[in-house]
Amino acid sequence: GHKSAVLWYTGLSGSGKSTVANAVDQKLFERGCHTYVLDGDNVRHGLNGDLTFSDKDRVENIRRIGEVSKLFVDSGLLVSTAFISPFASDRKMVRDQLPADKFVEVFIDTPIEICEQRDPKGLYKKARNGEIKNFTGIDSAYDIPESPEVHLKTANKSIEACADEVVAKLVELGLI
Ligand code: GGZ
Repeated sequence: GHKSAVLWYTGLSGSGKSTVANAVDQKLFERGCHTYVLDGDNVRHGLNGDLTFSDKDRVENIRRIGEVSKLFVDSGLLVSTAFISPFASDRKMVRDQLPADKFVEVFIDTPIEICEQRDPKGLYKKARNGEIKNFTGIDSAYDIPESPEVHLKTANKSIEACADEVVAKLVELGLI
C-alpha cells in the first residue's frame, strides 16, 4: 500500500517538471499506487482556462490547484502537480493546508540556460523578443525553493535517474 500525499513539482518552463512527474508516476503505478498527475495540459486549459500569467492569476492558479490536490489527497491518492508555481508564498500556502507529511516539494532545478536551449515551444524566444510579457525567469520572478524535500539537479541526468531519486525519497519518507 501507500499513503496519500501531494508531490508538488516546481521549476522553470522547460525544466522538465511534467516529464519527471510522469516518469515517477509510471514507477508508482507499477508499484500499485493510485495516482493522478495535474499539469498544464489538464488544468490550464480546463478548470483554470480563465487565468492568464499575471502575478494575480498565477496566485489564483496555484490556489485552485492546491484545493484540487487536497481533494485528491482526501480520496487517498498520491497526486503530482507540475506547475511553475513561482512564488514561495503560494507554495507555502498549499503546504500549510496539508498535514506536514503529506506535502513533498520537488524542486526541478534546471538552469535557465538549459531550459532556454531546449525551448520546445519557442516561448523563451518569444519572451526575449518581447512577444510574450511576464515570462518566468525573464521578466517575471521565480523564487528559488529554500528547503524542498527533493532538490533535483537535472543537468546531465537521465529522466530515469531523476525519477529514481524522487521514488527513493518517497520510500525514505515512508509514503510508499
Ligand atoms: C511562464 C508561460 C507563460 C509565461 C505561457 N510565463 O513550458 P510550458 O509553457 O509548457 O510551461 C509553461 C506554462 C506555465 O504554466 P503554469 O500554470 O505552470 O504557471 S504558473 O505556475 O506560474 O501559474 C509555459 C506556458 O505555460 N507559459 N506563458 N508568461 N510560462
